[in-house]
Amino acid sequence: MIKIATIAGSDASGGAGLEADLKTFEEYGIYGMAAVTLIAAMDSQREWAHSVFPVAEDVLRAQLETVFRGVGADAVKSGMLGTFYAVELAAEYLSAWHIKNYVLDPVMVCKGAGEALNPELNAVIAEKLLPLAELVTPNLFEAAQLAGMREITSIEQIKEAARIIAGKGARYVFIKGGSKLHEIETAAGIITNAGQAVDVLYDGKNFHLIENELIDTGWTHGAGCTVSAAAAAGMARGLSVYEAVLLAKKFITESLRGSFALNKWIGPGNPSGWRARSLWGFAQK
Ligand code: PXL
Repeated sequence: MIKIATIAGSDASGGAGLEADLKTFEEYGIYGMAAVTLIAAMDSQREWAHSVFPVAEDVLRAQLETVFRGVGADAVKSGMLGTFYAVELAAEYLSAWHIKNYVLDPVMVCKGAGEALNPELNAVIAEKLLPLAELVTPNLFEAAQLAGMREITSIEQIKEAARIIAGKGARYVFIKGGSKLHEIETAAGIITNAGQAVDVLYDGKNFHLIENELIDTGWTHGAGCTVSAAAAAGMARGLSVYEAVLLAKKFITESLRGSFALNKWIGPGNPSGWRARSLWGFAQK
């Protein structure tokens, strides 16, 4: 059996974090494991404000022992780490167990939460985890943070950020879309029709533009988690990084096609939507 582990936070609402990762692994037909770094809960009495409860260091270490020593994994992804010790522990276990297929999703902000989690932590993520990553999957904000740039507002800056991030040790840098990337690419003439989404993959030498249908939805909670989980799952199945990213983009496009509201604040994609559509002809009532 192909096995994969996520080192990530739990999202009690089920759309992001390790819940999104495990749902995605399931769709790829592989065995998923999770080492929980923190628990995120949301308050419906306070505009869906996020609270984050870190898991104690010894409890995280015990889970990593279970996953790495007790079972072993063909690929690993990390998501929201939340504490310095979680970053250190992830680095320790990924290097000790020589994990080649490691996908770093440098989660720095929750959609809907608005604020960066912890700028000092971002620097440690860059220092300790980028050198171990086969693939890193920042959005524009995270790419700027990892590259030490103030902000990214042009194609030239996207390329500069990707080169700096690769220079810090990640083999492949996948800069994920979002409306700001869409705006920049439209201004640069890369996007020629409004219904197109173009993401950027840098392999250390060349830039690849990956084109898909743009799914016009506000319900994108967990999309970043899902796309990095899907890329890691493809790599666990033996795809090249390029092939894994292409398939991950297809997967998130299909997931967002089935996106839906959980309440008035938040809505996720549906990782199993493609299967429901093929079985039932529709994904939800
Ligand atoms: O979508 C980023 C994210 C990642 N991980 C956890 C989260 C969130 C956003 O809510 O809760 C655990």
